Amino acid sequence: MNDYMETARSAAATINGNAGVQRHDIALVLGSGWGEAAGLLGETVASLPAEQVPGFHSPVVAGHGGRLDTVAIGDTGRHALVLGARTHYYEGRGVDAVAHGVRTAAAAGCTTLVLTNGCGSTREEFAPGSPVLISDHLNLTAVSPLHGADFTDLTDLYSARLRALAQRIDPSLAEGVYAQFPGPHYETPAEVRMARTLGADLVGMSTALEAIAARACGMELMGISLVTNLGAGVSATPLDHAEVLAAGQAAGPRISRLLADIVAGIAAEED
Ligand code: 8IG
Repeated sequence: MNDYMETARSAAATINGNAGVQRHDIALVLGSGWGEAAGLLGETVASLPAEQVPGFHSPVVAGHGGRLDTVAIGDTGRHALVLGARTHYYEGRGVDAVAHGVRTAAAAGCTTLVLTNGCGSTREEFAPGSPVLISDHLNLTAVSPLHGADFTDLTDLYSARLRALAQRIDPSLAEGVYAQFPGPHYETPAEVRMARTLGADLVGMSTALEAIAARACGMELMGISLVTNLGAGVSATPLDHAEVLAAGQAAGPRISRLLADIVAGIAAEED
């Protein structure tokens, strides 16, 4: 087995063992602005600091969590694995560190994955505080999380079934195309215009590589962004980190409810 799969298996065994469960069912990755949003999913029955689990690292950005939680989903008997830590490509640990969370989720038994993120928007209609369902992505990082001749089909990468489920829960939920840039710098105004011209509604630094890795593991996935800022040049005012955090907090109640209802809906459809 490849080293990176070995590490993911070992992480999954640590997590399942600590929680005393045979498997987890649904995984969630919490991005910036989503840290509190997992609060309504159900009862947290086990929790580990990320750095105590093989292959995970403590987060580099304040406001990004650092725990791996097991949450019992209502009385369905199913368990969600909530990954409050994500390794970004810009951290320089390589693509396997980026993919480790989703590979671990798959190894822990998860067949469904919900990726969340905080991102910029290329359109004023997607204002800060808007949740946007990801319909497709542009991977502008110039890398793949996969190795060798792993020719993975990315048609319907962001599951139409799961998007329809989310739209039933919140018919006002917008959909958009997410472009992943490598970061850690934000885009220039010209790059935001380029992304928009290429078809991107959202710009971020995380989700596309994770989605590709998840699909290669066979998981069905959904991506939901929280727009925390307009992309550079879309608004008159320059970006700042305080604006990012404030928009996330204001949207808190809506996205918490949305995430809980989506996870409950997924668990119900699995029966
Ligand atoms: I929060 O404007 C957040 N993450 N690339 N651009 C990119 N990533 C982001 C942005 C943004 N805002």
